[in-house]
Amino acid sequence: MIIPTYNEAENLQELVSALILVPMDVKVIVVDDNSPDGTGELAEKLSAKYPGKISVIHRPGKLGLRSAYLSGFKLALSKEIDAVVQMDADLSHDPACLVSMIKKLDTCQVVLGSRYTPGGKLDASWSIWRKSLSAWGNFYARTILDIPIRDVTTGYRAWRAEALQGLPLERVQSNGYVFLVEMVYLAHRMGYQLGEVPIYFADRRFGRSKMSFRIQVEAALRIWQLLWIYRDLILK
Ligand SMILES: Nc1nc2c(ncn2[C@@H]2O[C@H](COP(=O)(O)OP(=O)(O)O)[C@@H](O)[C@H]2O)c(=O)[nH]1
Ligand SMILES: [Mg+2]
Repeated sequence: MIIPTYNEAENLQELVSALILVPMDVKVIVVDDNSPDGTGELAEKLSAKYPGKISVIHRPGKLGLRSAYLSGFKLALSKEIDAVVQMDADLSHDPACLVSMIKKLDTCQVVLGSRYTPGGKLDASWSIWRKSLSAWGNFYARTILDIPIRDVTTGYRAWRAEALQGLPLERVQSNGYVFLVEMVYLAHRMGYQLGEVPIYFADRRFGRSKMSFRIQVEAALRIWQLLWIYRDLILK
């Protein structure tokens, strides 16, 4: 499990306790960007509490999702593992869904934890405005890029280790949230089989989202750039 963190001290302990209880051999890599709220130190404490289960990558400052995930992937792929899972730290993603996601990896190379596939759901407390924005952003990205799955922006996803290893990750350029879309698009263009399992996406329990309006506008424009960047990858 690769979990990027920026100011998630209120969430991390509960998340790790839940992950430890999942009936699978789960190992966690926390990638912390020197969070001012002490998430990095807390992660070290949890690492001491659960020996061999939790590694922590400390970075000097808020460097963004792309490099956070890439450093996490590198460490994970240097070990003997079957799958790599990406997950947010804010308790939006239910650790219990891991079992069905990993099961689905039997038939696909990438599994997306999906809010928009039948059975998937967004937090009931979200306003119509927030729900529409999320649904519209997804529709926009998957339609322009012609990706045959419903939730291309989800941060909860599982990869077969060899599939992730086979991606030309050095080509991935986006640093913000588009990074997540870019990875799915790249996998699709590489001819990977993509699958989805429904998830319930809970609102973050504590702390604040790092998503801003500026990031969303940037994301909308960057989607078009992806079409161009990967034009050489011919779909099989
Ligand atoms: N290491 C690191 N983690 C980040 C950064 N930006 C966001 N995150 C983490 O990425 C995950 C998703 O971010 P969040 O703010 O919940 O996004 P939202 O769910 O789209 O509102 C959370 O675990 C954040 O702590 C960053 O720049 N560096
Ligand atoms: Mg969140």
